[in-house]
Amino acid sequence: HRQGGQEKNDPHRFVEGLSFKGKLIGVLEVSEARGDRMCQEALAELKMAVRAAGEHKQRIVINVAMDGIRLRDERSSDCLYHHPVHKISFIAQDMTDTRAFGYIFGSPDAGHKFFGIKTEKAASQVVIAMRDLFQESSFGGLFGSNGDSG
Ligand code: I3P
Repeated sequence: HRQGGQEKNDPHRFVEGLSFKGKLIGVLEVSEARGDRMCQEALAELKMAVRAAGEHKQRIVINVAMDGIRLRDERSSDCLYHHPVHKISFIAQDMTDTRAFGYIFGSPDAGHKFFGIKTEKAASQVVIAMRDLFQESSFGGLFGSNGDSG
């Protein structure tokens, strides 16, 4: 299957980075650096909190670039978060929602936080972009079971 938009073999595409529209579902402290089940639970919890609050999620642009992931406010372009690649320890696609995913950022000292994101298009586009970026930055091994243990 094809995942739209990106030129897979352009080695320069992460210099300026790839941008995706989305919304910030929320941020949650988590106990571990990795774990798919923990991420699924975090997403569910954050979505419930949004529903309970009855507020609109903040519209953001997700920029996936060599020096890390930036979450910017869509309207003001203010950078809300900048997450260097080497401190991102896990990425999970929402198993119940093709337009949601999340990742874990942090360190053993500072602790770990889960960032839940809703995407305008398929979340897999962002997840694949992040995976490609990490592989090219030699931070592979982020994806538990992709059938390739190389
Ligand atoms: C909206 C609907 C949208 C959702 C939006 C909700 O509710 O669920 O799908 O956008 O979230 O308000 P309603 O149908 O009652 O208008 P996403 O799919 O992007 O989450 P938002 O208000 O947080 O933007």
